[in-house]
Amino acid sequence: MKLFLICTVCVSAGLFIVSVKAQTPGLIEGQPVDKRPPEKTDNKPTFPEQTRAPYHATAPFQITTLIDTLPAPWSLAFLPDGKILLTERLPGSIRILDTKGVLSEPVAGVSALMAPDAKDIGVLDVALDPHFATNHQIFFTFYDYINGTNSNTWIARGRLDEAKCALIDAKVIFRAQPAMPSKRLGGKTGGRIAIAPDGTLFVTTGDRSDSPPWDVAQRLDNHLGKILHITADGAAAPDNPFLGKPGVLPEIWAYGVRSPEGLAFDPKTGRLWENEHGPRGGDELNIIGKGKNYGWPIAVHGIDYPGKAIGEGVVHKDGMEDPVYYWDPVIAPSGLAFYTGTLFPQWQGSLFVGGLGGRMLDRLTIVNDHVVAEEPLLTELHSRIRDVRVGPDGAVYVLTDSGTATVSPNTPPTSKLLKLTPK
Ligand SMILES: [Ca+2]
Repeated sequence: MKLFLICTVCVSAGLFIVSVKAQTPGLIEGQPVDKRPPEKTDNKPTFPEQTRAPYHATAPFQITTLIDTLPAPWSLAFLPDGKILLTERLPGSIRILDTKGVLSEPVAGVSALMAPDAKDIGVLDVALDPHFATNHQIFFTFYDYINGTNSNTWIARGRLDEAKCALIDAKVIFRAQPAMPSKRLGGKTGGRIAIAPDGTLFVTTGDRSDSPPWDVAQRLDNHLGKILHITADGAAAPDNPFLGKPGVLPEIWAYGVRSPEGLAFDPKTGRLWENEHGPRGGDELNIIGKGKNYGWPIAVHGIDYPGKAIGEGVVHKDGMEDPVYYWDPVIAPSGLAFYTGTLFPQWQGSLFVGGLGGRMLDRLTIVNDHVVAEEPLLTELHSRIRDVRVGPDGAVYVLTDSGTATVSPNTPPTSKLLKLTPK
């Protein structure tokens, strides 16, 4: 077990640069990353590449810390001028990080979207309109309280005025229904956005359910546990699968998901990929198809967190989609990004998955829609990874999330934005 780690300090910019050899200590080339027994003792893959892909080490890289004082960041987006939009789940805001590493005040106009009786707003994902260069429009997801206690995931848009650090004409374009009471306002919210080439939005929603029966994800009369597909105005997209069906909400594109926090198009195939927090032993990676059912809580890898079987305890059911890949034990996946740059030729075809509970950035090698290799990165940081994105410069950007518990006057926020470049 060797850890190759060199620390240097870049004095001029006040940034820490850590050089890391890409080989992760304790892992053996060609062997599965996780050798612990499955949580569900009879948990078996339905095809050979569905779990425990062989470890494969690739490119050495270095890490630059761009900022290390974020409270609870959730997502980021790259502006054409090199600045970066950062969202904060707590306290809910959008800020702009400039190229010198200076973080702006919260963008004005975001908190104005809060319901009158809400005390907090939690901002989740942010995405630029494909025509941002001319219309300056951004989309973002958030939650707040409706009627004091109920919440769900809402989608808003507005025009970003960078000079004024303000959002102009901000408005909510879609409210997922129903708003649910929850002990944990920020739990199982979904909220990840992927914008299709035609400008329509795909958005994830979690099932918001703390305990069984979890039946909402299989019912089509609500937006919980779904992949939604809407226009830039918040209407159901015109090619949605259930339009005009009585009792079915027209914004639904796919259903039967649990707590999806990653969504990204594969630029090579155009297919939409999703990851989700599953039950104990059942985190999933899925390819999302029109009108498809992803099984929660009927066909499930893993068991309930207290240890019981879920439903009939089956991992496959006809008419439901099997995950492309599952993690058992779980990594608590968040953020999803295909590598599209040229800085790392070895990472072409890779899919990056943030691991919150797994405290690593998982790099998966994808061939013909299957996971053929796995490489956990950044394990030496022991940080929860909330989001991962590939920048226009080909670098990989990673948001750590030290969690809400650290946000207090006595405990300064320590979440980071990291930039990975070749060594
Ligand atoms: Ca599933």
